[in-house]
Amino acid sequence: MGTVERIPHCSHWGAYTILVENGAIVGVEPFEHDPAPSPIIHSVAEWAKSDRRVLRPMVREGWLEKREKSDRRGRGKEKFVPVSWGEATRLVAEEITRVAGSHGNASIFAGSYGWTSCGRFHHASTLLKRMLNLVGGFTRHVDTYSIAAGPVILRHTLGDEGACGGQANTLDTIAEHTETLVVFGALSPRTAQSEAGGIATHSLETYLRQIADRGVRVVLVSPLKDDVPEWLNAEWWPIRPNTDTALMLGLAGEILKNGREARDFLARCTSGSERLIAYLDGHEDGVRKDAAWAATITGLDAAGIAELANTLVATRSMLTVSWSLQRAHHGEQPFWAALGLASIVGQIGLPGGGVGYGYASLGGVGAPINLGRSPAISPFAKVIDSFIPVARISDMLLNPGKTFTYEGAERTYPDIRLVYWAGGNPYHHHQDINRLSEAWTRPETIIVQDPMFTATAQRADIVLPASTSIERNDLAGNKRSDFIIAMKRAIEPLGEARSDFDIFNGIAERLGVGEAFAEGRDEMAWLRHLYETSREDAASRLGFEMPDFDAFWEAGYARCPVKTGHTYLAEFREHPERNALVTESGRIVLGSDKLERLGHAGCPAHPAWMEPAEWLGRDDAGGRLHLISHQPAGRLHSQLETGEASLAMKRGGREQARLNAEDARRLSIADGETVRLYNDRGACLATATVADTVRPGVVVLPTGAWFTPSGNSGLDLAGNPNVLTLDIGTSEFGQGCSAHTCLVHVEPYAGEAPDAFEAYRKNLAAIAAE
Ligand SMILES: Nc1nc2c(c(=O)[nH]1)N[C@H]1C(S)=C(S)[C@@H](COP(=O)(O)OP(=O)(O)OC[C@H]3O[C@@H](n4cnc5c(=O)[nH]c(N)nc54)[C@H](O)[C@@H]3O)O[C@H]1N2
Ligand SMILES: Nc1nc2c(c(=O)[nH]1)N[C@H]1C(S)=C(S)[C@@H](COP(=O)(O)OP(=O)(O)OC[C@H]3O[C@@H](n4cnc5c(=O)[nH]c(N)nc54)[C@H](O)[C@@H]3O)O[C@H]1N2
Ligand SMILES: [Mo]
Repeated sequence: MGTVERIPHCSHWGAYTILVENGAIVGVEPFEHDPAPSPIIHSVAEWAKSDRRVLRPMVREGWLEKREKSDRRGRGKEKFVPVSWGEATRLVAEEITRVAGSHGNASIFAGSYGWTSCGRFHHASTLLKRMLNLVGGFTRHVDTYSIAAGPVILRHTLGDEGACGGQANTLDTIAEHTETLVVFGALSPRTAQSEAGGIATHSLETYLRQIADRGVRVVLVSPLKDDVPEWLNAEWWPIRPNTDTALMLGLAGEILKNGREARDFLARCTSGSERLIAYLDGHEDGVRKDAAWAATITGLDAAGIAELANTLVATRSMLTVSWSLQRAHHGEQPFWAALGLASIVGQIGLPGGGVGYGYASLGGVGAPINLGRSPAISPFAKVIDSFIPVARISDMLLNPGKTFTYEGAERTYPDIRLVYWAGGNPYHHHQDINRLSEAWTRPETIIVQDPMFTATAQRADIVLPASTSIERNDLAGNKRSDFIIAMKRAIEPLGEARSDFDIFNGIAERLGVGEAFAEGRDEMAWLRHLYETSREDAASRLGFEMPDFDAFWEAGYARCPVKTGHTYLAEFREHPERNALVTESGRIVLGSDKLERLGHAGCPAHPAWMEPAEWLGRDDAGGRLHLISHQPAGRLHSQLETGEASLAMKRGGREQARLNAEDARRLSIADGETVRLYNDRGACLATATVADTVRPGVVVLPTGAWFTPSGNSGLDLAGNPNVLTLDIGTSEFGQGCSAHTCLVHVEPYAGEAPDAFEAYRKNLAAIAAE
């Protein structure tokens, strides 16, 4: 019998201790200081299994033979040939050199969006950028799938995007001061499990309990009743998806109609309010925006809306808007309309009042703000200025040379020859996967670096096996976490897997920039350096003492300096001139000269309700349901999809599609039955679950199932909603992802329904058998 070693580690879903005996994981225990650990920590044992791992470097047969002249439609179908690390490193370096030399560095796409592991040193996409910035650069992406339309509009109307990244009122002030809390979207422990860069203290439930205990009135505006915990005793307003802008503007217009708008706040702290007011009172288009108007669009009760409008001004009121709302067509509008409504209410800058974005979308948003400097290896400064809005990847690959607009400027899509993806999974995250598959045939070469044989890795030319975080040493920390956590190696790397740093360092050496890449440090020297940089900053700037590296590494964690009790824009409200915002007017912009000049149909000069491309109010919606593809409860995106927490949420080996009893009856769907979801873009299978927590007209299918097309039919067996979603920008301004704008048909499925896991194994064996 061996002794059990206790190894501290961390992932995006929390900190934990891995119990290891004789080199094998025998258990996982939550971090002692975490009040609400995530069940996903128990899934990490899955990483130690080899069946879905990439175990050695591999090259697609056709590419090995013909390189850039290969038949790119062979991707995902042709066999892979195992090669040595030396050979793989040489091929990758030669390809970077060839493409940069013949087509220019902008022809290398290394946006490489993705969550990878939470380690701040072996951070795959950062290291990829670091390497390529040493050899002339690459085309990058801006913004994220999480938030794009939101921060873009807030940069111009609030002067900064902090209000959606955890810099708005902290939740402790809401728990203490707010009387009326209106939640647009969710405040859910489901999403708050995760935080980019790791989270040690899951604090959401603590604050929500305080809110419940104080008897705060909570109004949940969402198609899903379970977007807040039941014990919060929220009123459920089951809104039609994608119509929140109309509700917000109807509330604002109702307040205006009653003459209760905060004139002083509007005059001192905002600009362009006359534009918004002319729209709300009907001067602009002859339609008064009030409770009755909002009710017809949102499907909510007009009297209730009118009453809430009064309550918002009569009590200390706070609006929270989830990131999901801006992941939809015209996603700029709900974020801007909420700002408009909060300005008309006039409580921005007061404790427990105003508006904030993204609470609970990640676990650290609304938590105490880390004032320290987070440890992170540098990607180095960019050397060329070529970028795309993150979710425009298929547009870029399909339309080289075509112009696009972003944030008021016109730009051109580069001609991409080489794609290098490390730590992300576009066959999970991107909308309209069948369109992506067509775009995927355009680049000459695709390199994927991932521990797992994902659908993306299967469709690469060169696959490089990265180790998972538990096979190497790293550290976790970020600006929304109150701890830095040691991520120690728990097991030996599987197969020939190497750490991301070692992989890039090897390629950098081959490219002749190894010294600049590594700066003479190995793994442990880097961890020491990154941690000590954070520690010195905390001491010199904030007078906050952290343990030295050796003591930190021994203990497994260190506390960071944090700020609690934060009220956003308090100083600005007090003295707007002295604390001018970085906007066109120095104030909150409710009517924008810039947007007026740009004349974008999809993002006008004031917040406005516009019909999304697909929604239930469309004349031809027919019997279709609005698809909400929200974040999965039992995993992070596509990661650890076969882990125990993820499997616990599946039913009959597939993802659950939840729908209301009324719709189930109409569509002759029985609870537990296999159903087919489809539209013009694609089709997938799922298991139907009848739930009274889902609004009629809506079907919910979480993201993250591993895309597993059946034979040539294209039917996805696993239930990946992105075979259905719409791949358009939110507008000409933000160009964000519009995943939550999507109508689908749902029907009972009587055809052959092979097991998704079996089919994955078969697909993989056909191309990567030993
Ligand atoms: N329909 C729909 N689609 C969505 C969304 C939605 O709401 N609806 N949400 C969007 C959002 S907000 C996001 S953030 C994206 C998420 O999209 P992604 O971030 O692409 O999703 P992940 O599954 O986290 O992908 C991370 C990949 O990194 C790999 N990986 C893990 N650890 C390591 C490592 O140490 N090294 C390397 N090299 N690789 C590693 C994993 O195996 C996995 O393949 O999805 C988006 N897609
Ligand atoms: N467990 C787990 N947690 C995660 C993640 C994960 O994969 N797994 N991913 C993380 C990431 S990368 C991100 S960006 C965040 C995302 O955080 P969010 O964007 O907040 O999460 P979602 O689950 O997409 O959406 C939250 C809820 O918004 C509601 N909603 C959707 N459309 C509308 C609408 O039009 N109107 C209204 N009122 N409500 C709507 C849906 O009912 C949905 O349940 O989650 C993070 N947290
Ligand atoms: Mo995200």
